[in-house]
Amino acid sequence: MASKILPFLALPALLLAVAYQFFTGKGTWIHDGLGIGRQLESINNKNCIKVPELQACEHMWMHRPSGLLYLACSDPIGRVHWTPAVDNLDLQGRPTTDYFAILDTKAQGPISSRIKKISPSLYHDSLNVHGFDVHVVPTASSEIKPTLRIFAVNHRPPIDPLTHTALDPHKVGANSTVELFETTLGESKMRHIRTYAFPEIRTPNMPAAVGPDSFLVTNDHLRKVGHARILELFKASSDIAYCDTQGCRVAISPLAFPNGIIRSPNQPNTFFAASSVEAKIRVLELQADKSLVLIDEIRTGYPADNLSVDSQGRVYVAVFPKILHTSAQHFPDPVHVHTPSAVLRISPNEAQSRFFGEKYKVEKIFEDDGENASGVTVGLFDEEEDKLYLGGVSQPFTAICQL
Ligand SMILES: *[C@@H]1O[C@H](CO)[C@@H](O)[C@H](O)[C@H]1NC(C)=O
Ligand SMILES: *[C@@H]1O[C@H](CO)[C@@H](O)[C@H](O)[C@H]1NC(C)=O
Ligand SMILES: CC(=O)N[C@H]1CO[C@H](CO)[C@@H](O)[C@@H]1O
Repeated sequence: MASKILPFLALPALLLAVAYQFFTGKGTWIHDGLGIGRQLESINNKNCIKVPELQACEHMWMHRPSGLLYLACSDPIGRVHWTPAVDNLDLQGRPTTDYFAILDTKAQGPISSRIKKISPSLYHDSLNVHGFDVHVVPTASSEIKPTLRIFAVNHRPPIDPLTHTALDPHKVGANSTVELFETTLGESKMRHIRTYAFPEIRTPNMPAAVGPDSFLVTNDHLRKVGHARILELFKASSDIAYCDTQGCRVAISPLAFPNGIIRSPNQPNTFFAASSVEAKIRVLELQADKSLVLIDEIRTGYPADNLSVDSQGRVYVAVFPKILHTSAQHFPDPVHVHTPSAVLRISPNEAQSRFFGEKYKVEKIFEDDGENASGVTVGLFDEEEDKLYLGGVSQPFTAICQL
Protein backbone atom coordinates (compact mmCIF):
# COMPACT_ATOMS: atom_id res chain seq x y z
CA MET A 1 0.00 0.00 0.00
CA ALA A 2 2.68 2.38 1.12
CA SER A 3 4.66 3.28 -1.94
CA LYS A 4 1.72 3.44 -4.31
CA ILE A 5 -0.80 5.17 -2.12
CA LEU A 6 1.35 8.03 -1.08
CA PRO A 7 1.89 9.86 -4.36
CA PHE A 8 -1.77 9.50 -4.95
CA LEU A 9 -2.70 10.83 -1.58
CA ALA A 10 -0.41 13.84 -1.94
CA LEU A 11 -2.83 16.07 -3.84
CA PRO A 12 -5.95 15.34 -1.85
CA ALA A 13 -3.87 15.58 1.30
CA LEU A 14 -2.71 19.06 0.31
CA LEU A 15 -6.20 20.29 -0.43
CA LEU A 16 -7.48 18.75 2.70
CA ALA A 17 -4.75 20.29 4.77
CA VAL A 18 -6.30 23.65 3.99
CA ALA A 19 -9.65 22.53 5.23
CA TYR A 20 -8.03 20.66 8.09
CA GLN A 21 -9.57 22.84 10.80
CA PHE A 22 -13.05 22.20 9.56
CA PHE A 23 -12.91 18.62 8.58
CA THR A 24 -10.89 16.77 11.17
CA GLY A 25 -13.55 16.18 13.77
CA LYS A 26 -14.85 12.77 14.69
CA GLY A 27 -17.04 11.23 12.03
CA THR A 28 -15.07 12.63 9.09
CA TRP A 29 -13.07 10.49 6.70
CA ILE A 30 -9.90 12.40 7.54
CA HIS A 31 -10.26 11.67 11.23
CA ASP A 32 -11.89 8.26 11.18
CA GLY A 33 -10.38 6.92 7.99
CA LEU A 34 -6.90 8.38 7.91
CA GLY A 35 -6.52 8.99 11.63
CA ILE A 36 -5.35 12.58 11.15
CA GLY A 37 -5.98 14.54 14.34
CA ARG A 38 -6.84 11.41 16.27
CA GLN A 39 -5.46 11.36 19.83
CA LEU A 40 -3.84 8.12 20.89
CA GLU A 41 -4.66 6.62 24.25
CA SER A 42 -2.96 4.00 26.40
CA ILE A 43 -5.41 1.20 27.10
CA ASN A 44 -4.55 -2.20 28.60
CA ASN A 45 -1.02 -2.01 27.17
CA LYS A 46 1.01 -2.10 30.37
CA ASN A 47 0.99 -5.79 31.09
CA CYS A 48 2.17 -7.35 27.85
CA ILE A 49 4.81 -9.85 26.86
CA LYS A 50 6.38 -10.37 23.45
CA VAL A 51 6.78 -13.76 21.84
CA PRO A 52 9.62 -13.38 19.33
CA GLU A 53 9.27 -17.00 18.19
CA LEU A 54 5.97 -16.09 16.50
CA GLN A 55 6.69 -13.42 13.88
CA ALA A 56 4.49 -11.80 11.28
CA CYS A 57 1.46 -13.82 12.33
CA GLU A 58 -1.23 -12.07 10.42
CA HIS A 59 -4.09 -14.11 11.69
CA MET A 60 -4.94 -16.50 14.51
CA TRP A 61 -7.79 -18.71 15.69
CA MET A 62 -8.40 -20.34 19.04
CA HIS A 63 -10.03 -23.65 19.83
CA ARG A 64 -11.68 -22.38 23.01
CA PRO A 65 -12.20 -25.62 24.99
CA SER A 66 -8.53 -26.65 24.72
CA GLY A 67 -6.95 -23.20 24.59
CA LEU A 68 -4.91 -24.21 21.52
CA LEU A 69 -4.14 -21.11 19.50
CA TYR A 70 -3.53 -21.61 15.77
CA LEU A 71 -1.44 -18.97 13.99
CA ALA A 72 -0.40 -18.38 10.36
CA CYS A 73 3.06 -16.84 10.44
CA SER A 74 5.75 -15.58 8.12
CA ASP A 75 8.81 -13.40 8.25
CA PRO A 76 8.51 -9.59 8.63
CA ILE A 77 11.24 -8.85 6.09
CA GLY A 78 9.82 -11.36 3.65
CA ARG A 79 6.45 -9.62 3.90
CA VAL A 80 8.07 -6.39 2.67
CA HIS A 81 8.88 -8.24 -0.55
CA TRP A 82 5.83 -10.44 -0.95
CA THR A 83 2.44 -9.22 0.28
CA PRO A 84 0.23 -9.08 -2.82
CA ALA A 85 -2.55 -7.23 -0.93
CA VAL A 86 -0.32 -4.18 -0.66
CA ASP A 87 1.49 -4.51 -4.01
CA ASN A 88 4.64 -6.10 -2.61
CA LEU A 89 5.37 -8.43 -5.52
CA ASP A 90 9.10 -8.99 -5.49
CA LEU A 91 9.54 -12.70 -6.23
CA GLN A 92 13.18 -12.81 -5.18
CA GLY A 93 12.41 -11.81 -1.62
CA ARG A 94 9.32 -14.00 -1.28
CA PRO A 95 9.44 -15.82 2.06
CA THR A 96 9.67 -19.58 1.65
CA THR A 97 9.24 -20.60 5.26
CA ASP A 98 5.66 -19.54 6.06
CA TYR A 99 4.02 -21.91 8.48
CA PHE A 100 1.12 -22.70 10.75
CA ALA A 101 1.87 -23.05 14.44
CA ILE A 102 0.02 -24.01 17.59
CA LEU A 103 0.57 -22.23 20.90
CA ASP A 104 -0.76 -24.15 23.87
CA THR A 105 -2.10 -21.25 25.94
CA LYS A 106 -3.20 -23.42 28.86
CA ALA A 107 -0.03 -25.46 29.42
CA GLN A 108 2.63 -24.54 31.96
CA GLY A 109 6.25 -23.66 31.26
CA PRO A 110 8.06 -21.17 29.07
CA ILE A 111 6.15 -20.03 26.01
CA SER A 112 8.81 -21.25 23.59
CA SER A 113 8.29 -24.81 24.86
CA ARG A 114 4.56 -24.55 24.16
CA ILE A 115 4.85 -23.70 20.47
CA LYS A 116 4.85 -26.30 17.75
CA LYS A 117 4.89 -25.92 14.01
CA ILE A 118 2.43 -27.84 11.89
CA SER A 119 3.99 -29.43 8.84
CA PRO A 120 1.88 -29.90 5.73
CA SER A 121 1.71 -33.39 4.26
CA LEU A 122 0.58 -34.46 0.76
CA TYR A 123 1.48 -30.93 -0.28
CA HIS A 124 4.48 -29.97 -2.39
CA ASP A 125 3.61 -26.48 -3.64
CA SER A 126 4.62 -23.17 -2.14
CA LEU A 127 2.79 -21.69 0.84
CA ASN A 128 2.51 -17.95 1.47
CA VAL A 129 -0.06 -17.50 4.17
CA HIS A 130 -2.49 -14.67 4.82
CA GLY A 131 -5.99 -15.03 6.29
CA PHE A 132 -7.34 -18.41 7.32
CA ASP A 133 -10.36 -19.90 9.05
CA VAL A 134 -11.15 -23.22 10.68
CA HIS A 135 -14.22 -25.42 10.39
CA VAL A 136 -14.53 -27.73 13.39
CA VAL A 137 -16.09 -31.05 12.43
CA PRO A 138 -18.51 -31.92 15.26
CA THR A 139 -17.64 -35.03 17.27
CA ALA A 140 -19.91 -37.49 19.07
CA SER A 141 -18.40 -36.66 22.45
CA SER A 142 -16.20 -33.94 23.86
CA GLU A 143 -13.65 -36.65 24.80
CA ILE A 144 -12.80 -37.19 21.14
CA LYS A 145 -10.39 -34.73 19.59
CA PRO A 146 -12.17 -32.94 16.76
CA THR A 147 -11.04 -32.79 13.18
CA LEU A 148 -10.21 -29.29 11.97
CA ARG A 149 -10.57 -28.20 8.35
CA ILE A 150 -8.26 -25.24 7.77
CA PHE A 151 -9.07 -22.93 4.86
CA ALA A 152 -5.94 -20.90 4.14
CA VAL A 153 -5.32 -18.16 1.61
CA ASN A 154 -2.12 -18.93 -0.31
CA HIS A 155 -0.38 -16.34 -2.47
CA ARG A 156 1.55 -18.46 -4.94
CA PRO A 157 4.03 -17.06 -7.42
CA PRO A 158 2.49 -17.10 -10.90
CA ILE A 159 3.72 -19.85 -13.23
CA ASP A 160 2.76 -20.38 -16.84
CA PRO A 161 0.77 -23.63 -16.79
CA LEU A 162 1.98 -24.64 -20.26
CA THR A 163 5.65 -23.77 -20.24
CA HIS A 164 6.11 -24.04 -16.46
CA THR A 165 8.16 -20.86 -16.46
CA ALA A 166 7.82 -18.10 -13.89
CA LEU A 167 5.62 -15.17 -14.91
CA ASP A 168 6.18 -11.57 -13.83
CA PRO A 169 3.92 -10.92 -10.83
CA HIS A 170 4.04 -7.17 -11.50
CA LYS A 171 2.19 -7.91 -14.73
CA VAL A 172 -0.15 -10.76 -13.82
CA GLY A 173 -0.24 -10.57 -10.03
CA ALA A 174 0.14 -13.42 -7.57
CA ASN A 175 -1.59 -16.70 -8.24
CA SER A 176 -3.74 -16.64 -5.15
CA THR A 177 -5.63 -19.74 -4.10
CA VAL A 178 -7.33 -21.14 -1.04
CA GLU A 179 -5.90 -24.39 0.35
CA LEU A 180 -7.91 -26.82 2.43
CA PHE A 181 -5.94 -28.79 5.02
CA GLU A 182 -7.25 -31.30 7.52
CA THR A 183 -5.75 -31.99 10.92
CA THR A 184 -6.74 -33.39 14.29
CA LEU A 185 -6.82 -30.89 17.12
CA GLY A 186 -3.29 -30.49 18.50
CA GLU A 187 -1.63 -32.61 15.80
CA SER A 188 1.62 -31.35 14.29
CA LYS A 189 0.70 -32.43 10.75
CA MET A 190 -1.98 -31.19 8.39
CA ARG A 191 -3.00 -33.13 5.31
CA HIS A 192 -3.71 -31.23 2.12
CA ILE A 193 -7.21 -31.98 0.86
CA ARG A 194 -7.50 -29.70 -2.15
CA THR A 195 -6.68 -26.39 -3.78
CA TYR A 196 -9.46 -23.98 -4.71
CA ALA A 197 -8.22 -22.09 -7.78
CA PHE A 198 -11.08 -20.21 -9.42
CA PRO A 199 -11.32 -16.81 -11.12
CA GLU A 200 -13.59 -15.53 -8.32
CA ILE A 201 -10.69 -16.09 -5.88
CA ARG A 202 -8.76 -13.15 -7.26
CA THR A 203 -7.15 -11.16 -4.47
CA PRO A 204 -8.21 -13.26 -1.49
CA ASN A 205 -7.65 -11.80 1.91
CA MET A 206 -9.62 -13.78 4.45
CA PRO A 207 -11.86 -16.84 4.22
CA ALA A 208 -14.74 -17.67 6.57
CA ALA A 209 -15.65 -21.35 6.69
CA VAL A 210 -19.26 -22.19 5.89
CA GLY A 211 -19.01 -26.00 5.94
CA PRO A 212 -16.36 -28.73 5.68
CA ASP A 213 -15.80 -27.94 1.97
CA SER A 214 -17.28 -24.48 1.52
CA PHE A 215 -16.34 -20.96 2.52
CA LEU A 216 -16.78 -17.27 1.86
CA VAL A 217 -13.71 -15.27 0.91
CA THR A 218 -13.08 -11.54 0.69
CA ASN A 219 -11.22 -10.19 -2.34
CA ASP A 220 -9.51 -7.03 -1.15
CA HIS A 221 -9.21 -5.64 -4.68
CA LEU A 222 -10.96 -5.94 -8.01
CA ARG A 223 -7.65 -5.82 -9.86
CA LYS A 224 -4.64 -7.96 -9.08
CA VAL A 225 -2.15 -5.32 -10.23
CA GLY A 226 -1.86 -1.86 -11.72
CA HIS A 227 -2.23 1.75 -10.70
CA ALA A 228 -6.00 1.62 -11.04
CA ARG A 229 -6.04 -0.39 -7.82
CA ILE A 230 -5.66 2.93 -6.04
CA LEU A 231 -8.96 4.15 -7.47
CA GLU A 232 -10.65 1.36 -5.59
CA LEU A 233 -10.00 3.49 -2.52
CA PHE A 234 -12.59 5.94 -3.78
CA LYS A 235 -14.94 3.65 -5.66
CA ALA A 236 -16.19 0.40 -4.17
CA SER A 237 -15.45 -2.27 -6.77
CA SER A 238 -14.49 -5.54 -5.13
CA ASP A 239 -16.51 -8.38 -3.66
CA ILE A 240 -16.91 -11.40 -1.41
CA ALA A 241 -17.16 -14.81 -3.11
CA TYR A 242 -18.76 -18.05 -1.98
CA CYS A 243 -16.90 -21.23 -2.97
CA ASP A 244 -17.43 -24.97 -2.68
CA THR A 245 -16.00 -27.99 -4.51
CA GLN A 246 -17.96 -27.07 -7.66
CA GLY A 247 -16.60 -23.53 -7.97
CA CYS A 248 -17.34 -20.03 -6.77
CA ARG A 249 -19.86 -17.28 -7.23
CA VAL A 250 -19.83 -13.62 -6.25
CA ALA A 251 -21.90 -13.43 -3.07
CA ILE A 252 -21.99 -9.65 -2.71
CA SER A 253 -20.54 -6.68 -4.62
CA PRO A 254 -19.44 -3.96 -4.95
CA LEU A 255 -17.50 -3.50 -1.73
CA ALA A 256 -14.52 -1.23 -1.01
CA PHE A 257 -11.44 -3.15 0.20
CA PRO A 258 -13.29 -5.95 1.99
CA ASN A 259 -10.83 -7.40 4.43
CA GLY A 260 -11.57 -9.40 7.61
CA ILE A 261 -14.67 -11.60 7.62
CA ILE A 262 -15.91 -13.80 10.42
CA ARG A 263 -18.87 -16.01 11.16
CA SER A 264 -21.00 -15.33 14.21
CA PRO A 265 -20.60 -18.29 16.59
CA ASN A 266 -24.24 -18.22 17.63
CA GLN A 267 -25.93 -17.34 14.32
CA PRO A 268 -24.37 -19.60 11.68
CA ASN A 269 -25.71 -17.68 8.70
CA THR A 270 -24.52 -14.32 9.98
CA PHE A 271 -21.11 -12.92 9.03
CA PHE A 272 -19.32 -9.73 10.02
CA ALA A 273 -17.18 -8.10 7.34
CA ALA A 274 -14.67 -5.28 7.70
CA SER A 275 -13.27 -2.87 5.13
CA SER A 276 -9.80 -1.31 5.12
CA VAL A 277 -11.20 2.04 4.01
CA GLU A 278 -14.58 2.34 5.68
CA ALA A 279 -15.13 3.07 9.35
CA LYS A 280 -17.89 0.50 9.70
CA ILE A 281 -18.48 -3.25 9.93
CA ARG A 282 -21.15 -4.87 7.78
CA VAL A 283 -23.45 -7.53 9.13
CA LEU A 284 -24.22 -9.93 6.29
CA GLU A 285 -26.58 -12.88 6.05
CA LEU A 286 -25.90 -15.89 3.83
CA GLN A 287 -28.96 -16.87 1.80
CA ALA A 288 -29.99 -20.29 0.47
CA ASP A 289 -28.75 -19.29 -3.00
CA LYS A 290 -25.31 -18.47 -1.46
CA SER A 291 -25.60 -14.75 -1.91
CA LEU A 292 -24.98 -12.37 0.97
CA VAL A 293 -27.53 -9.79 2.01
CA LEU A 294 -26.64 -6.70 4.05
CA ILE A 295 -28.70 -6.68 7.23
CA ASP A 296 -26.92 -4.05 9.32
CA GLU A 297 -23.94 -1.71 9.56
CA ILE A 298 -21.99 -0.99 12.71
CA ARG A 299 -20.16 2.31 12.80
CA THR A 300 -16.78 1.93 14.51
CA GLY A 301 -15.00 5.19 13.75
CA TYR A 302 -11.94 3.30 12.45
CA PRO A 303 -11.00 1.62 9.18
CA ALA A 304 -11.12 -1.96 10.32
CA ASP A 305 -8.95 -4.90 9.72
CA ASN A 306 -9.01 -8.46 10.69
CA LEU A 307 -11.80 -9.75 12.86
CA SER A 308 -12.17 -12.38 15.55
CA VAL A 309 -15.06 -13.46 17.79
CA ASP A 310 -15.18 -14.77 21.33
CA SER A 311 -17.38 -17.57 22.58
CA GLN A 312 -20.11 -15.11 23.52
CA GLY A 313 -20.34 -13.84 19.98
CA ARG A 314 -18.64 -10.52 20.63
CA VAL A 315 -16.56 -9.31 17.71
CA TYR A 316 -12.98 -8.01 18.04
CA VAL A 317 -11.61 -5.68 15.44
CA ALA A 318 -7.95 -4.80 15.03
CA VAL A 319 -7.66 -1.25 13.78
CA PHE A 320 -4.91 1.10 12.69
CA PRO A 321 -5.43 4.41 14.51
CA LYS A 322 -2.76 6.01 12.28
CA ILE A 323 -3.09 4.26 8.96
CA LEU A 324 -0.83 6.69 7.08
CA HIS A 325 2.05 6.04 9.45
CA THR A 326 1.37 2.31 9.37
CA SER A 327 1.28 2.06 5.61
CA ALA A 328 3.98 4.59 4.75
CA GLN A 329 6.50 3.90 7.48
CA HIS A 330 5.86 0.66 9.32
CA PHE A 331 5.15 -1.70 6.41
CA PRO A 332 8.38 -0.84 4.55
CA ASP A 333 10.50 -1.26 7.71
CA PRO A 334 8.47 -3.31 10.17
CA VAL A 335 11.39 -4.36 12.34
CA HIS A 336 12.59 -0.83 13.17
CA VAL A 337 9.52 1.38 12.81
CA HIS A 338 6.77 0.59 15.29
CA THR A 339 3.27 1.84 14.68
CA PRO A 340 0.14 2.34 16.81
CA SER A 341 -2.56 -0.30 17.18
CA ALA A 342 -5.93 -0.56 18.79
CA VAL A 343 -8.52 -3.27 19.29
CA LEU A 344 -12.26 -2.61 19.45
CA ARG A 345 -14.92 -4.85 20.90
CA ILE A 346 -18.40 -4.90 19.42
CA SER A 347 -21.15 -6.41 21.52
CA PRO A 348 -24.93 -6.35 21.43
CA ASN A 349 -26.15 -3.17 23.12
CA GLU A 350 -28.03 -4.05 26.31
CA ALA A 351 -28.52 -0.42 27.35
CA GLN A 352 -31.50 1.89 26.87
CA SER A 353 -30.05 3.35 23.70
CA ARG A 354 -30.73 0.16 21.79
CA PHE A 355 -34.36 1.29 21.59
CA PHE A 356 -33.12 4.28 19.65
CA GLY A 357 -31.45 2.20 16.99
CA GLU A 358 -28.03 1.58 18.56
CA LYS A 359 -28.03 -2.17 18.34
CA TYR A 360 -24.33 -2.63 18.99
CA LYS A 361 -21.95 -1.24 21.53
CA VAL A 362 -18.42 -0.41 20.33
CA GLU A 363 -15.68 -0.05 22.96
CA LYS A 364 -11.93 0.23 22.67
CA ILE A 365 -10.25 -2.43 24.80
CA PHE A 366 -6.64 -1.91 23.74
CA GLU A 367 -4.51 0.90 22.40
CA ASP A 368 -0.76 1.32 22.24
CA ASP A 369 1.55 3.73 20.44
CA GLY A 370 3.73 0.95 19.03
CA GLU A 371 5.95 0.15 21.99
CA ASN A 372 4.19 -2.95 23.26
CA ALA A 373 2.33 -3.95 20.10
CA SER A 374 2.95 -2.75 16.56
CA GLY A 375 0.74 -2.79 13.50
CA VAL A 376 -1.67 -5.30 14.96
CA THR A 377 -3.88 -6.98 12.37
CA VAL A 378 -5.65 -9.40 14.65
CA GLY A 379 -6.68 -9.19 18.29
CA LEU A 380 -7.98 -12.40 19.77
CA PHE A 381 -9.53 -12.27 23.22
CA ASP A 382 -9.47 -15.21 25.61
CA GLU A 383 -12.22 -14.36 28.07
CA GLU A 384 -11.35 -17.25 30.37
CA GLU A 385 -7.87 -15.91 31.05
CA ASP A 386 -8.66 -12.26 30.31
CA LYS A 387 -5.82 -12.17 27.82
CA LEU A 388 -5.53 -10.49 24.48
CA TYR A 389 -3.38 -12.11 21.77
CA LEU A 390 -2.08 -9.57 19.25
CA GLY A 391 -0.68 -10.61 15.89
CA GLY A 392 0.51 -8.33 13.12
CA VAL A 393 1.11 -8.95 9.44
CA SER A 394 4.64 -7.55 9.84
CA GLN A 395 5.02 -7.41 13.61
CA PRO A 396 8.33 -9.07 14.53
CA PHE A 397 6.66 -10.85 17.49
CA THR A 398 3.24 -11.80 18.81
CA ALA A 399 2.13 -9.85 21.90
CA ILE A 400 0.11 -11.27 24.77
CA CYS A 401 -1.49 -8.69 27.06
CA GLN A 402 -3.19 -9.34 30.37
CA LEU A 403 -6.26 -7.13 30.60
C1 LIG B 1 4.68 -1.02 27.72
O1 LIG B 1 4.70 -1.93 28.80
C2 LIG B 1 5.58 -1.59 29.84
C3 LIG B 1 5.54 -2.71 30.86
O2 LIG B 1 5.62 -3.93 30.24
C4 LIG B 1 5.16 -0.26 30.45
O3 LIG B 1 6.06 0.11 31.45
C5 LIG B 1 5.09 0.79 29.36
O4 LIG B 1 4.59 1.99 29.88
C6 LIG B 1 4.21 0.32 28.21
N1 LIG B 1 4.25 1.27 27.13
C7 LIG B 1 3.33 2.22 26.96
C8 LIG B 1 3.50 3.09 25.75
O5 LIG B 1 2.38 2.38 27.69
C1 LIG C 1 -2.26 -21.22 -10.13
O1 LIG C 1 -2.31 -22.35 -9.28
C2 LIG C 1 -3.15 -23.37 -9.73
C3 LIG C 1 -3.18 -24.44 -8.67
O2 LIG C 1 -1.93 -25.03 -8.49
C4 LIG C 1 -2.64 -23.89 -11.06
O3 LIG C 1 -3.52 -24.87 -11.53
C5 LIG C 1 -2.56 -22.75 -12.05
O4 LIG C 1 -1.97 -23.20 -13.26
C6 LIG C 1 -1.71 -21.63 -11.49
N1 LIG C 1 -1.72 -20.48 -12.38
C7 LIG C 1 -0.70 -19.65 -12.49
C8 LIG C 1 -0.84 -18.54 -13.45
O5 LIG C 1 0.33 -19.78 -11.84
C1 LIG D 1 -6.76 -11.81 6.95
C2 LIG D 1 -6.85 -10.36 6.86
O1 LIG D 1 -7.88 -9.78 7.02
N1 LIG D 1 -5.75 -9.73 6.58
C3 LIG D 1 -5.58 -8.31 6.53
C4 LIG D 1 -5.16 -7.84 7.87
O2 LIG D 1 -4.64 -6.57 7.82
C5 LIG D 1 -3.60 -6.33 6.89
C6 LIG D 1 -3.15 -4.94 7.01
O3 LIG D 1 -4.13 -4.05 6.55
C7 LIG D 1 -4.07 -6.60 5.51
O4 LIG D 1 -3.01 -6.43 4.59
C8 LIG D 1 -4.54 -8.00 5.47
O5 LIG D 1 -5.00 -8.24 4.23
